[in-house]
Amino acid sequence: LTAQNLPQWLPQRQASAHKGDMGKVVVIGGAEGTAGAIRLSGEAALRSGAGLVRILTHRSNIWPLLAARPELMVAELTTESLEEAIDWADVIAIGPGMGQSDWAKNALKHVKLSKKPMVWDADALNLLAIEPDKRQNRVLTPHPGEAARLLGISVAEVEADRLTAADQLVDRFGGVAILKGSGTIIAEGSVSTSIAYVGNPGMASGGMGDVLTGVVTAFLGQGLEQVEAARAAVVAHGHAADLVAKDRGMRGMLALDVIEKLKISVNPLQ
Ligand code: NPW
Ligand code: AMP
Ligand code: MG
Repeated sequence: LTAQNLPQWLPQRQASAHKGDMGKVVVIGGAEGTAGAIRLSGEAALRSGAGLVRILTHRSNIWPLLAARPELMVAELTTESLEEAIDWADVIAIGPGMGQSDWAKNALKHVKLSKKPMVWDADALNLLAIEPDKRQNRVLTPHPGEAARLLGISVAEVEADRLTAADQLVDRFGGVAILKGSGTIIAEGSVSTSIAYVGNPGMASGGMGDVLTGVVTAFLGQGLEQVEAARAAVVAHGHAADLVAKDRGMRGMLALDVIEKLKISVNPLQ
């Protein structure tokens, strides 16, 4: 996959579109001290065209998030708020900065029951490694460390044969797997496996994966099928990072810089 294909893969926007059509997104995560991860996912979802983005997080993150990004709707993650939000959502993302406490486990237990499209990242993947299951309505976004935990092998083994590792993730856990890193792989069973030739080592900094989660989630909310959303998101995200590198170099690249360039990579014809 390269950025050349992006225009044909991105969700279309009708003249009559309204925010309720463009994806009602719920992002769950952000334990105490990791508001950053959930802000990056939520903001990336907005910058990728999501109509409405709600964040459920630790109580201490609510005000910092609202102050940073007033377009986000933020509430405390409780069993009640979660059940209401799952009902409201078109698509759910879970995991960024969530931690692995009982609070996080309880959230995952509820989300698991939903048949809506979802993206599992970060601590949702770490919890999945502890309690594996297989379901199809899910895009998994592991980096090699998370993939190693999910497959019960070492990071070196994942990296030695990334294509096989990505296929095994789908075999064991279902849905679509995005195995991140240089040459990100998108696998959907053995039928269609893609490698993305976008992105650069400037992306080796905290929060980059949290941005990707928001982009995939937004594209699912705008109606793309799981594998289409995964491909388009990986390319839009990596291409945005390549645009940052062109402007200012790779060293010191920040996740927010990549979000800033999404305005170009998700609007390639404008
Ligand atoms: P090592 O040991 O460094 O060589 P973790 P995390 C390995 C949140 N964040 N190739 C790595 O290897 C996230 O959302 C919050 C090879 C190590 O073993 C999560 O909730 C931020 N190996 C939580 O923090 C910004 C690789 O994986 C392990 C690899 C923890 O997530 C940061 C590290 O992974 C962060 O996003 C690669 N490409 N990549 C915030 N601002 O709030 C990773 N590894 O232990 O899952 O830790 O990814 O930092
Ligand atoms: P995470 O580790 O979850 O923050 O995710 C890191 C993100 O940055 C993923 O989308 C990776 O594919 C991307 N990334 C990190 N390092 C590189 C690299 N050296 N080349 C290309 N992409 C990278
Ligand atoms: Mg991550």
